[in-house]
Amino acid sequence: MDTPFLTRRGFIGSAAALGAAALGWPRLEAFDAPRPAPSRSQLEWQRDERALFLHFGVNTFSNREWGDGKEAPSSFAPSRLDARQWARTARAAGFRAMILTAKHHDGFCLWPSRTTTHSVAASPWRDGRGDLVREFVDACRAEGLKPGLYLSPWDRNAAVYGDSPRYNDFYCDQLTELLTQYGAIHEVWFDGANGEGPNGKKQTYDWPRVWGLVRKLQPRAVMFSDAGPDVRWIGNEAGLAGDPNWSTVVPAVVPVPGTSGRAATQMMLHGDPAGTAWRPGETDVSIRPGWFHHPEENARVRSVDNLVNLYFTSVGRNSKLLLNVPPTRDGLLDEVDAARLAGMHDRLAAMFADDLTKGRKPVWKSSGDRAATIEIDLGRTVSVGLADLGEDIARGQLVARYTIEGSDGGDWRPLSKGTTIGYRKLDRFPAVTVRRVRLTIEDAVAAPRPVRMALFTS
Ligand code: FUL
Repeated sequence: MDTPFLTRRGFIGSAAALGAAALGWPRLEAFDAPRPAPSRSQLEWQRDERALFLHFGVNTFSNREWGDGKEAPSSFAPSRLDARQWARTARAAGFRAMILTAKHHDGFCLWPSRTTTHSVAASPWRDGRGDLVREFVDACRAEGLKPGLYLSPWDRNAAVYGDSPRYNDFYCDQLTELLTQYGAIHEVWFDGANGEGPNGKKQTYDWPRVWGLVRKLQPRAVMFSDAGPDVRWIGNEAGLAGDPNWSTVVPAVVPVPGTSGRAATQMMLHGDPAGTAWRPGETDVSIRPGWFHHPEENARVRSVDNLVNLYFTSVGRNSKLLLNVPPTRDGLLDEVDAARLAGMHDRLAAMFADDLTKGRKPVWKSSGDRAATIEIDLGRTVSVGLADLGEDIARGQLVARYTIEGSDGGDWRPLSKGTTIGYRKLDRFPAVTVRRVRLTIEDAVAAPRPVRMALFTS
């Protein structure tokens, strides 16, 4: 493969990850205005927790990460492509959605688009009569998964790229094909990576038009980008959601995809308690060093431990995990990657199998305008090493700071502490033998509502 790019994303991602730990989070001002809350689609999107990302296209065959748009369509020749294998593997591993790169930056379309000849129609795959977007959505539906599509705004093949109004028409035509020919599409993914056109011209995108088109054609779909409008990029590709992580943002700080700078990165990573828009963060990360499959990276697939950690730093920090598992040149998920996914699923299932609070009644007490406690008597002395917290986010996100303590009859001992909770917050700590556990909400942006707390051994 070619030398990996130090992408805009890689660069600001590492800076953001370092910066987060150093931030101090003072007591917050209370907000009188009604708190933003998710739409039904945003809520369902978050509850799905895990989505599989599939980077596949001419780069798979040229062994590159970013194609230049000059790849011959004849190079696209997966011999055993089976989208059902992708979907079965995903579903068995607890994933509820999949997102396919219908077009990456090289401009090659995985469906027979009327807008260009640079597509599967000019490839030997299925004798040029194939439609991978169709096979993908059919496979998703057959396995009960929600399909989503990535359509790269940056296009290194289209001759009209950089001729702004003409390319905007071209791009909207492609979107229209994707959003009208394949039934319900649940997520539309707008990548923030950008570059110059083949002619050296810079493209000015018409985002209001693009977003309006998606709303019109697929009103239930969520749109992803740095700037949402429905779900935001988490600001790095390392699998790390911010801590804290608010699902609300100040939209003006990241107005369009590709906005760079520290303020934008911080907004994506942490959100903002004073934000006026509900825009939860999506954590996209690859199981391999690259986004596309490269045989020489076969020994560098993330381990099961590493994948479990990713779950804790994404889903466990009020985000959603979008894990990239790229198909091979055969058109199948690599056996090693599939085995790691299954291993991750088994490990998580075992961890969360036995909720120690089951059948126990939590006692909730308000202890001030913006403070409260919740206490659970476990009925016996047990070893606790993992707390699973959640707010009723259908009504917004409130908690800003909390501690968890345990007691085996004597003094309360600290187990864990944190900032935001949101949809789900997972805390692992050295296992302690306790009978009672108490969560204290020390700060919130409004009077807190009861928080869900489940406890596990480790
Ligand atoms: C980036 C792209 O440049 C990568 O190739 C990949 O698609 C990743 C998810 O987003 O911006």
